[in-house]
Amino acid sequence: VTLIRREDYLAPAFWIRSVDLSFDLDPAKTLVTSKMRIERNTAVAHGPLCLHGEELNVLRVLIDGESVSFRQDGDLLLIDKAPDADFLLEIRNTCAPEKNTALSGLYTSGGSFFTQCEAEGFRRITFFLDRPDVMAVYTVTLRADKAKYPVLLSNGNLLESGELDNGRHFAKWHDPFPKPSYLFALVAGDLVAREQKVRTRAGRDHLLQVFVRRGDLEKTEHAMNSLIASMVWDEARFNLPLDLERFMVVGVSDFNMGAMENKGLNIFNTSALLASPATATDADFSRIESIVAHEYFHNWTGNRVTCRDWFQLSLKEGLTVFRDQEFSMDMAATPSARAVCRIQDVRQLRATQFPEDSGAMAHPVRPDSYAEINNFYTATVYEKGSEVVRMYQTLVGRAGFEAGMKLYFERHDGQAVTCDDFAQAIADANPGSALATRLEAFKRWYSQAGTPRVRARGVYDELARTYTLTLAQSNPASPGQEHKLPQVIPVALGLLGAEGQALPLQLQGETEAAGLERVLVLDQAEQRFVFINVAVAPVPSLLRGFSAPVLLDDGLSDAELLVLLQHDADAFNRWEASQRLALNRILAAVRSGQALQLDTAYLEAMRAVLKHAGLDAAFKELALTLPGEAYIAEQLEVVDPQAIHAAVEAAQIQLAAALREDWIATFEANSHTGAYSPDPVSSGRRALANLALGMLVLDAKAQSRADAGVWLGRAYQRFKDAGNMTDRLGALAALVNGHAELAEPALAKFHAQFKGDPLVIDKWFALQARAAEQGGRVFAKVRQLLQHPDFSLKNPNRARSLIFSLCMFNPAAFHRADAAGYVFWADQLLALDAINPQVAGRLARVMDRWTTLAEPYRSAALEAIRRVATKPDLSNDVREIIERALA
Ligand code: HT7
Ligand code: ZN
Repeated sequence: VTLIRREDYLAPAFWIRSVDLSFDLDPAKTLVTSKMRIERNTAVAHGPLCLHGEELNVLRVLIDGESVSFRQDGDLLLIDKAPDADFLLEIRNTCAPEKNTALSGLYTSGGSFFTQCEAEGFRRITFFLDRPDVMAVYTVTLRADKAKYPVLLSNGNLLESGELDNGRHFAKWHDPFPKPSYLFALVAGDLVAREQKVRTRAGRDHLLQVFVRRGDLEKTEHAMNSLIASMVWDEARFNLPLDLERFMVVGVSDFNMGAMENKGLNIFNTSALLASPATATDADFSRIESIVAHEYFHNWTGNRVTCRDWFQLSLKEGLTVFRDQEFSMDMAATPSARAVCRIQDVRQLRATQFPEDSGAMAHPVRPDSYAEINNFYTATVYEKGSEVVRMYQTLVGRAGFEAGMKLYFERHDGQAVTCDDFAQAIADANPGSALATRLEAFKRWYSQAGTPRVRARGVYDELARTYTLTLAQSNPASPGQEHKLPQVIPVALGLLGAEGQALPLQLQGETEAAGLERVLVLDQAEQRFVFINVAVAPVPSLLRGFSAPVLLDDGLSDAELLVLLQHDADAFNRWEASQRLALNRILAAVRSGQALQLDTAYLEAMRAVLKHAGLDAAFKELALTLPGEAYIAEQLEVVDPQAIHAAVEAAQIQLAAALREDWIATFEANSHTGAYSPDPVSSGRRALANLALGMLVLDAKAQSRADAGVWLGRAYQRFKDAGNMTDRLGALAALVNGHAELAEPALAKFHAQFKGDPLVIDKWFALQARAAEQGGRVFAKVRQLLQHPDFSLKNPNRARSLIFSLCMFNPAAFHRADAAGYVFWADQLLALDAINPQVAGRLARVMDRWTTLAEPYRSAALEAIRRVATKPDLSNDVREIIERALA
């Protein structure tokens, strides 16, 4: 594959200042006419005008009304004799939306037209300088059959609409804000809208619309509420108001990702938009809230200030993820619910980004090269990028960060900029801060891949009453990066006495203690911090709130972890202690090859959490959920997925048995949450009830209890009678994961009940593909489900629900000693690549960490990867991932 390199960036030779687009929409052949006002960029040496265009049929090219000679070279259209003075370029071309299974560019779904232009989809619609630093003002006219496509939408404001001959009609839209082509969108179809008029704090009126297919209107209330809450929050927290009279959101069921922030016309995967208590779980409600917010926040961070080039992707994505995470925390309201949000975000980071950062696709937050930009919409760019933004806030404080954001918009509104510009604005707004004084070193977070390791060891001197904490950092080699320099790592910490009391923190050289929590800045390979006037030997609570995306080795004993679990003022670190206690035991079993045996100290600590009157249900559920298998694998040099799974399963069975009475009490206390509301308290109770039920069903089966039928029966009853999808799916999952005989009839009933709702059928597929493996039954079931009439590789949600669920989220079912999982992966990958390379590129990532696998998995995985590599017509997307895996 050919690599595009960050260091080769050149400004464009031409600017496109405005574009007038018109579309004669037809599924088989859509006619596109584009009239562009173009200027030479005088700062750049002369050269031909070179436009991008893929899978287009060009009909004519005119400059200032005269036909002009042009040539086509692969996916480029070149005009050698472009004038020096400003000119009008008119291009007419056709494209074929109904043949577009890649879902990039203009495509049809369910009989309507949609676009997806990020990152490089606009060039599949018409010829253009399809790069984010070329920002133009768009006027768009849509023409289509009125009966089939009564709704015609594009970015900005509706200028006019009306009737045409032959049953066709038109609509003309104008977006006053210059934007890069990746933010262009159009939608044409038979849709209906939920509408809401709102007045912002700034006193301006806006029309909000959520467009969906007719039957889905009642499932849009939550999205609309989330949109309004996002608007209110962005104005209150960052002083950023909505800048458009009309803000539209549209749902589509064929979509490559979650949603897209096109200016004023966000397009959403229906899975990230539609929710009703009967069809969506608490997790769906919360995901919808955060994705609606994320896309809305892009209106400033991404749209008003955009990226100069795609290497800067984290400029908008990391920052916008940070903003949506902050929004969700602020919406959660109570300190405990905020901590739950943080824990969930960190769990996600560890499950996806940490493995990415130590695998074949490891790359810096600002990558140095790519073959296919679609492969770099990664957990590193998004989630680690967000952690980097969070560290800015930690280093300059919340007010300092808000001042930095203000300066960023003052300097760069309307521009396409770089991560350096962002860093500079935050630093300049906070002169003398811990950030500004270390800015160049801090920026290593953008250039160095890999998860830094931080080793922390403390020594208490009873006589001197000092506590010396030594922090050391290292970062193992990543592909193309042998040696790393020290990074700037904010370490938030507190010190606790053995009884759990918080100790005042005074560093050597300071005249008085500065509170009970503070942030140390580790910026050397090794540093010592001496705390004075420490009355008792402390237990350090380090990296509070997960203040940096690192792997921490604090060397704490079980006794010390138990102190933190019981007393830490930082709820994140209380949870972390619960995970560490479990992790230590699981790792010991996996490393020794011995069967896992949970000890009383651990079990009693977990019982205490479960019975604790002062802890929220949501927190209990998180603390009693064992660490994910991907995160466990991250701690090991050589990974045997079956051994990890066996240890986790054993831990679960023992936890289920030892705490049985408490699980029963927990279930009884939390299983009735009344009329459905997705608020944190009720969703926390539902989560805990579902965990308890899962444990009780597992225990009934595992221990062959005499009264096993009671809990199996109760689970089935709850599945049948549930008043909401969270309870129903939770009970169904308990039966499926417990391999209960009642699972099959329950699955059949579920399918019959929801067969008209594709998003629920996705859950039905996913639940079966993610089920706890037992003797190859899950894998066999997935193969069988491939033949199910409801299965299709063409719909990304469906492909994800079955194939990705197995290959990415069910290690024990996927990593088989007979290699059948890898053969399955290769077959599905090749089939998917012919349909949708972007989605196939994601599936290819399953093998990122094959080199760490133990035998026989390693050799078998390599064979499957090699088989894919030999396929001659692989997409660029898949080829890049496969080549990196084999490098
Ligand atoms: N900025 C968007 C990223 C994106 C995308 C969305 C849908 C389909 C294909 C896509 N490629 C890239 C989504 C976001 O981060 O908000
Ligand atoms: Zn985004």
